Amino acid sequence: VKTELTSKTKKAVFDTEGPFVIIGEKINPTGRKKLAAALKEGNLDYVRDLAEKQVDAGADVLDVNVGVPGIDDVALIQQVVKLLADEFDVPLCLDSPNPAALAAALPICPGRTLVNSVNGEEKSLSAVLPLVKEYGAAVIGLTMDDNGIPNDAEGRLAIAEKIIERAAKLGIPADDIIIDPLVLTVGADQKASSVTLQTIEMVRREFGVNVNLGASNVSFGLPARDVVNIAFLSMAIYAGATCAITDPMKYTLHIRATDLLRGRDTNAMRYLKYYRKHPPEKEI
Ligand code: THG
Repeated sequence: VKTELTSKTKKAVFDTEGPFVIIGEKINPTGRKKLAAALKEGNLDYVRDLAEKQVDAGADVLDVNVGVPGIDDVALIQQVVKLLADEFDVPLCLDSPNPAALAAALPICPGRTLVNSVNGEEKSLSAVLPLVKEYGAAVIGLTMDDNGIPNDAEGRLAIAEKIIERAAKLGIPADDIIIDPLVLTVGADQKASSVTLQTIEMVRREFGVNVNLGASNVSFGLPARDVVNIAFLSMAIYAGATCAITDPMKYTLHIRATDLLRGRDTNAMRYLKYYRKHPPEKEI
């Protein structure tokens, strides 16, 4: 299965048989005071800086989240999208729970964009899927609904199926839906990561579609988060995840290694090229 995004000049292909796709997570003010303050002031220099660093570090797509409490997210997401579309050549992932912000940003994205996200709640399905259809976008489907995030894989699979079926009714093919089985911190519940890994396997087996993760959530509240994140990413990729919203400065070399180890990097070309450009200061 292939899901394609485009910018003005470039493609990003999410291919269930291909290399892992990296969606840069850094343009997101949650827990980042410096970015939140810059966005509040309307100063986009820091956004430009984060975009540049992530693309240089291997981001295939940039996630765009401008959710600062008390801010006009509709106007701001437009400004940020315009800047990124003008100055960078990677496709975008619009990260907002607000359908009005998605509707404002979609028409100014120059190519085929990833909408992040729809979920199984009726009000999300009915507001977001028509936008995805109208703009010919692709969409991330979160496996949660009015009752929250199911604590078992069967419950999450059922929500994925509901999203895929509702999209099909509007003429959105399953191949344009990337299912996100959601990761909660393993610091709070030791079963959190295994339920997610099981959901990944089941979604891939039942629907064959691309699977995304917001992978850094798994380690929240734990020490040595990078170690936990890398261990989790390895297992999630083996279970069938095909892309992640993550930090390319920290994890791209590791992700290149997983592609190599799964036989998706001929002659280790991508791994070696990345290593030469960004040799790590310390190996682990
Ligand atoms: N699924 C989908 N979209 C998502 C998520 C998901 N979007 C938001 C989030 N989860 C993914 N993005 C981030 C962005 C930043 C961080 C984690 C996830 C992060 N921030 C640091 C922290 O919380 O400690 C703070 C800043 C830093 O140290 O860099 O880790 O699951 N579809």
